[in-house]
Amino acid sequence: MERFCVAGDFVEACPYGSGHINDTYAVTMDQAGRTVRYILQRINHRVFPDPPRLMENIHRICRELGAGLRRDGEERSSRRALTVVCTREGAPVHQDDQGGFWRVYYFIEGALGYDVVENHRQAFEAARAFGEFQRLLADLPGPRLHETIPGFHDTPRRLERFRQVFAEAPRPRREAVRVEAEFFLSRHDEASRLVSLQRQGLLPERVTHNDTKLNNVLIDQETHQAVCVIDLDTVMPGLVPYDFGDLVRTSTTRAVEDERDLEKVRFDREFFLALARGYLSSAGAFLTPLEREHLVFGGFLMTYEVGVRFLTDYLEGNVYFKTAYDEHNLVRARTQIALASQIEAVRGELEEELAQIDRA
Ligand code: ADP
Ligand code: GN1
Ligand code: MG
Repeated sequence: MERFCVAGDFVEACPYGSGHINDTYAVTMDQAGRTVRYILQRINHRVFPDPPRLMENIHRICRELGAGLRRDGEERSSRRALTVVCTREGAPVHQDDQGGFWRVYYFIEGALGYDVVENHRQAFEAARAFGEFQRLLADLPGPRLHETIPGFHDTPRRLERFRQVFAEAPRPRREAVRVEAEFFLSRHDEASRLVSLQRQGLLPERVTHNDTKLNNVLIDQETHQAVCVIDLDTVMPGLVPYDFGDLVRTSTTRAVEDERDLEKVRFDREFFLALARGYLSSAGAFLTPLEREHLVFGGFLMTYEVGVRFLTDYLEGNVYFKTAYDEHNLVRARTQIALASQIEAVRGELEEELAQIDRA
């Protein structure tokens, strides 16, 4: 912490949160008898090839969000947008002697990220916050943001990669995932739908978050309102249905992402409707008709895509997502298939219900 512009005496650093990618610590400092916390993160350099450029994005985004919130008549407060704490040299990231990249944010107190949705209010709030996030960044001045992970939501490319890894996997592993592989491979037409609409110029590129899982928005423990969107590593040019889609993936079932009992992975329509209301309340004003039409499909496709990625990682030996046991990614892939199939089965009805909310 001595590398960063942080005052006081170091008290402790504890591993924090349940993200799958970065190493996150809550650091407590004693500042003249007052304890103040910070979030210290080692950026996963394997996942994000260029941390300095990534931090350039984040710095711009945090500044814009801070200013955007002020524009809306609210006081600048470090709780509504992440605040990067720079190094003593004024850089947003520190590189250590082993090549690790570190950054520090103010800790947002009194708010939590939830791994599993508990009630409609949380679903509504999370979706409202991500819609608001997109709205505030719609006119981000300056050049196009860096693509921190190129092709992040290029679903057909993800599927192609899976196809290769599956073909090259040792026979017993391949046999063990045959049913799951069949689910993904048989839906290759769906996999390309959003990116081909984008290539045809029909779906607009926007500044999107790209990792809108429920635990990437902090919810105030007293007011139960969403306070702050976090995990900005993947904020870059993208498509809106993927952002709404990851909310659907993570906030329409009470089952954990790695639930082994697939009976428990039940799609909850009421949670879905709360998401639709929350999202349209903040993003409704700028979405195009085609974007609206593809929100439900985004829910299916994002669940499908993350499932493909989990299964690929399982076959590759768990090199990307943090895992606690060998089959962890396989278990996760199965929950995604269970949820994606349920969304697929009622997609038409959900589209009708979402359109009704939109018209109201
Ligand atoms: P990952 O990319 O590994 O998911 P995140 O940036 O999402 O990393 O951080 C991991 C967890 O740390 C979050 O889910 C959240 O619980 C917590 N967290 C991150 N930033 C803050 C912050 N500024 N204040 C409070 N908690 C935070
Ligand atoms: C990762 O970083 P985290 O845990 O919020 C992943 C997402 C996946 C998600 C699945 C950079 O999100 O893309 O959807 O796990 N982030 C990255 O839970 O790959
Ligand atoms: Mg996260």
